[in-house]
Amino acid sequence: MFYEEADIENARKLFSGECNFIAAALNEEAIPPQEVNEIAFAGRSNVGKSSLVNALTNRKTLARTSQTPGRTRQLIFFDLIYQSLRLRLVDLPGYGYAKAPKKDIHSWTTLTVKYLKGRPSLRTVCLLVDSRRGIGDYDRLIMKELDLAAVSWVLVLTKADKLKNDELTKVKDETNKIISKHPASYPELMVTSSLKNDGLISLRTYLGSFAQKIG
Ligand SMILES: Nc1nc2c(ncn2[C@@H]2O[C@H](COP(=O)(O)OP(=O)(O)OP(=O)(O)O)[C@@H](O)[C@H]2O)c(=O)[nH]1
Ligand SMILES: [Mg+2]
Repeated sequence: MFYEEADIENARKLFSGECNFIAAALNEEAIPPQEVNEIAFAGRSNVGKSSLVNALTNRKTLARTSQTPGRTRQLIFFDLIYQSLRLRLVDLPGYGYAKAPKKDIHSWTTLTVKYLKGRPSLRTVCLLVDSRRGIGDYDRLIMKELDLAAVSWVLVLTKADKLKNDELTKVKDETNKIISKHPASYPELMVTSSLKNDGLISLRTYLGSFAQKIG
């Protein structure tokens, strides 16, 4: 994808500008009202959602990351602010964490799915997939749900630093084949490493295109 210099620069400024914590929601009532265009980060537990939010915003501890899967248990809302631009980022709890109590998994998943499907201000969902694992069954389920709800999404491969070039090429090819069959998916695959800061400029610029002008 070709991006204009001005768009790259605006996205860089937006993501390195002010970033305010808005809410942490464990239930529907705690989800903030729809005031600003939103981008959500979804994916398996431990795939690197919180790390990506931190890397995109050049912050180490904005979103809490963890060695232990199941760290993010709430829907966490942050607002990026740069001059008249606003964009809300939503760090979602991961799915597929087998060790959490069954009841908890159920309630997190229900809340997350409810949020994903009923939020007009949600502009796109970054669906994160670990480069080493590729797309799994649960990811496919989420893709289907998003397609059905006509919620646009973009596939983001994470932890690309963990793979050799040929392995990465293979997983990129396989992933591209799958996303090409999904109508709600952005056609360009994003390949990232939060550790090495790879792929972040493209992703910031794409996500920055959803920022809202206030005033
Ligand atoms: N090598 C490498 N490790 C990463 C990268 N991104 C995240 N990690 C590691 O993966 C682990 C999980 O990262 P998190 O960002 O907490 O994952 P999460 O998806 O938010 O996890 P949950 O909140 O449990 O769903 C941590 O140990 C991170 O340091 C990356 O790009 N490269
Ligand atoms: Mg997390």
